[in-house]
Amino acid sequence: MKLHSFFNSSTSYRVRIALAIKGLPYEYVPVDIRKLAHRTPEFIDLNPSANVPLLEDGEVRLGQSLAIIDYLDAAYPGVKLIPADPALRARVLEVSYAISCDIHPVNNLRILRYLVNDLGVSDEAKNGWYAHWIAEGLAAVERLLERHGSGPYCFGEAPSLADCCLVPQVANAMRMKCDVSAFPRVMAVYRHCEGQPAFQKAAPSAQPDYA
Ligand SMILES: N[C@@H](CCC(=O)N[C@@H](CS)C(=O)NCC(=O)O)C(=O)O
Repeated sequence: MKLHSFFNSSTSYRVRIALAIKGLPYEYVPVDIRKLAHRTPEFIDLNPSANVPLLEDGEVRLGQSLAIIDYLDAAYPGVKLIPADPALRARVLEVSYAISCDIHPVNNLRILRYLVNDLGVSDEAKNGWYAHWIAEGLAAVERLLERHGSGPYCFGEAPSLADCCLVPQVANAMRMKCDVSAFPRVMAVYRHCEGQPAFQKAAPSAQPDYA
């Protein structure tokens, strides 16, 4: 298996966590999105979505982090990150989508670049934009976890897709110096995961392209 990844990409980080929890070995292929390596014709040919991550598993070539994790869950035995129970599965997806659909897209690199390069937004205003959508988005996740969450992970004693999404998003928020003090439940999950070997193995600083 090959994972095309960038160390600081939160969507790549989601998949790295899933692979580590499942104990699946893979070859790491660095893609420097800061240098637009994901916009070359060669890379777009590999991944029509023109972003990272991209997984190659034999004949299967797949983009979109949530689709990749769903594939890994279905294709490989062992730990399941998306529960089978319909209600719990929906809860896990609810938090995962709150992060991956509501927070991540508006703060993605190409959006921030467009704000600055095309709309002439200052760095200060761009950082304000970032912090605003983190605050809005994590407040929603906090409310969801308060209402439905339990245990050291988002949902109980075992990690799920929701934790694979939460940890990278919080790590990015902290890297961007956003105030996360209003989200105690989110932060308790983050701190718990931070102590787990699979999450440590997947962390940006543990990747070969970390710089
Ligand atoms: N929905 C996609 C988003 C993938 C994505 O946009 N990845 C970011 C890195 S976290 C990227 O490649 N950004 C490049 C850009 O914005 O130009 C997923 O979950 O995989």
